[in-house]
Amino acid sequence: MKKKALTIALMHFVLVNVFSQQSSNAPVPTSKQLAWSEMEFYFFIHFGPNTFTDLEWGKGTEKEEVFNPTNLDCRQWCRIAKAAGAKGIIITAKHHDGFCLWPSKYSTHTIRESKWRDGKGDILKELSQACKEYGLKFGVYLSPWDRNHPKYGTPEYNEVFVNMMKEIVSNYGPLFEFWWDGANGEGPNGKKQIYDWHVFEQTMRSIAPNTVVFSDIGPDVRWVGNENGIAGDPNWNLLDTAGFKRGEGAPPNDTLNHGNMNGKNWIPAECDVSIRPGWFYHEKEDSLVKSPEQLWRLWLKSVGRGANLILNVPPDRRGLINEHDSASLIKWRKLRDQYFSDNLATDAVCYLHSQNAKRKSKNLTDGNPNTYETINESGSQSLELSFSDPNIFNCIVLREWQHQGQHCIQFHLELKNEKGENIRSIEGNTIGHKRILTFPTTRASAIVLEIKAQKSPTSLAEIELYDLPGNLLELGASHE
Ligand code: FUL
Repeated sequence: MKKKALTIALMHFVLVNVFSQQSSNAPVPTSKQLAWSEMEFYFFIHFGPNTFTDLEWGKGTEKEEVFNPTNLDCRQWCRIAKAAGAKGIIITAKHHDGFCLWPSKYSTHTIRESKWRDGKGDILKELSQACKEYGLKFGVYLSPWDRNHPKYGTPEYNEVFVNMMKEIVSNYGPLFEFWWDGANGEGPNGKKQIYDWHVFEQTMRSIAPNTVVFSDIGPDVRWVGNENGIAGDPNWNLLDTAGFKRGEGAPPNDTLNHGNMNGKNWIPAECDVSIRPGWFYHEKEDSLVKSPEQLWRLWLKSVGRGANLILNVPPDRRGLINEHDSASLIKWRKLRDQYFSDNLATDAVCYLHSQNAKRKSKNLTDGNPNTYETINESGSQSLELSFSDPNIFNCIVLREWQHQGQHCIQFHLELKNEKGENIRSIEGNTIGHKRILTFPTTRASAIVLEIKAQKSPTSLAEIELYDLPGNLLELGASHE
């Protein structure tokens, strides 16, 4: 008997230590990454000579005078971003054609050389100021690939790129995000650049320690592996980067899409997608702007799978967001507000069941993402939401409290009727920042949530329930 007790105690010791070791080794987000996840959705703005030449990848030989918006107004962009519910704007300060939307000292291919506003305009200045005015965060995309710069293809170009980053950060910061495109094509002399990523990264860290840096493999935010705005299911905020590079040497797209369950670094995914087929504005695509319903489905597959959504909304040749795009964006915002306005979970009583005990908790239904319940033992603990009267719903939103990492590998939900019988089972994988699940409309009196597998104790921050219009559900949500 004594021997048995000793063995159990020993097993317990081992388990507890394995768990605590795992949790102490678990990659955790930095505070800037946590703040970034809270943003969920922001605009991408592709704007430059391509807007006027109808190209997607400018050749770098375009004359500066092609860039001449007739009525540019960055405040209009911000008004629309705000109305669409976006939390910030990231602009292509320089795309692959090398044209700079600010009067850079390190290039002669900039808006200063254009006729727009007699060469006195500065879009980064105008947009960063407008963002401040509208309470939006400001970010910058800077393409290392430059098809115009005479130094491209030589070691000096790396200095040019570093100087441009410094110029942008000191003149237009603070920036919430800096976007490095991995593309690496040939420059005007036919040569490809060997990018000095090490120096680029060090530079950003020293001049903008509070800015999250995006690229295929981070360091802070990763590409999601496609340009359709779709995160994987499961979606881990973890990634192994050792041995990988940006651009051609990046991890396989599927890995970027799902992350690595046991990845060593906290590098969450950002879903980039355009509201139109192209990244730049083309009049012929006016009829192809994504509808509010299409945008809603993208929301489920990006934010709804724990990633952030960066939605490209390219200004037209006037320098304004086109009416086709704004109409769709505003209706989409209305849909989201309407769908998520009535959280039925706020009327439920939530219990945490552990073996034979149960206790009430408000932490998951208080709308506060920083109050949470921790499921220490996946087998014997569960959460229950129960209603005094049955409710009708088809959407459950879960949130994991991620300050100590992302831990849920697999969960299971049971919907029950008044008699306590199971009437619907829902399986899910990762939760992360947010997991939005939709399923056929069900009338239920209670919901039981069990964590089936976890890396370490999972902390759940919120459960929300909604009744969405039936035609907008993502059924069989796991695969895309
Ligand atoms: C890609 C670029 O080649 C596209 O033109 C676009 O900017 C997209 C967001 O990133 O790598």
